[in-house]
Amino acid sequence: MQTKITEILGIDYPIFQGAMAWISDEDLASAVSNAGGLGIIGTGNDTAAEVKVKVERMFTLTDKPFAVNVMLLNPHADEVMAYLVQSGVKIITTGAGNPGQYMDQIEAAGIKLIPVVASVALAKRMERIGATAVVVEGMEAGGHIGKQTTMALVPQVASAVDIPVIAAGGIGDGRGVAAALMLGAEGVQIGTLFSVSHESNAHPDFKKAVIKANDIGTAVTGNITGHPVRVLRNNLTKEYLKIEKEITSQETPDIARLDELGKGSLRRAVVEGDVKTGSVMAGQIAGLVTEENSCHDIIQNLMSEAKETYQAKSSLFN
Ligand code: TUI
Repeated sequence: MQTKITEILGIDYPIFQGAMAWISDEDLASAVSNAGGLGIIGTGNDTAAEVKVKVERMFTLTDKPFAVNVMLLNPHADEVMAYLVQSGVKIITTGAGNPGQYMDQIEAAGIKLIPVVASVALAKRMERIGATAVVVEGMEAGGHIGKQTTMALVPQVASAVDIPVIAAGGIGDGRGVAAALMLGAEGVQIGTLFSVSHESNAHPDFKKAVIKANDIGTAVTGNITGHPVRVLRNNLTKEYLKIEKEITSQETPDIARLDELGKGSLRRAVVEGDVKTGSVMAGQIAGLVTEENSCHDIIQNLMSEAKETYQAKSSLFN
């Protein structure tokens, strides 16, 4: 399938693999890129030295296009960006903030910037400073999220900008891909489904928890800290939401108590498989994810199901 974004990036399918901290390593990202999608390395709270190791290994695993994501809440974001602009990486995506301050160096290096946005305003700002495309992420997504839904936000951004829109949040099968294209997107970004792929190094118990989750299996923590995060419900979220409720009424909420609870919890879930007291970041679509598959098969299934969905419905419009 050729869309504006496959042509601009030189990929075979308009499918990005979301940059998930601790999960989207070179094994996962190279599997997606080698299968014709856009693999994206997640760098979470990495230092520049840690990102360098990942990028150098990535170049040995694929000669297809790939991207590196910079999570803008990372305290090392400046040094990570300074490394990336001279690393040979051709595409940078960003999340959890406004990458405007980095645009000059990114542009000077001839690198394509594709920021994740959660509002029309930021999408327009990103177009103005020269972004190649935007990933428009709804609050159905896992991890750090905005406040708007994919269904409502994607068409609004698609109407507001001329650069390609990639839809993210709540997409986990070919019907979702077809729907996103109907809303005006040129492609999709998918996290949760790839987190349980064969090539994902997430702990088997993490994968089992995502596969077992149902439609109402996630909760959003961190609303009062200003950093809402969607995760699977478990003992950690129960405790976290309880404390949030308690401290909401305080004059100066004891945010440190929440920060302490969250510290290291994502690594605990993904690496150690502690799905009871770890932070199992996953999107609302987890209820649709029922099996582990290879990245190649995931992409092929997404594309063939999207086509079947479109064809089955097209006769309705005759
Ligand atoms: O970044 C993500 N998802 C993430 S990052 C992450 S690591 C983390 N862990 C704990 C707390 C915080 C982060 C886990 N999941 N998705 C991309 C995304 N970006 N979603 C929403 C946004 C976003 C929100 C507001 C992007 C820009 C933005 O604008 C802020 C501004 O300055 O206008």
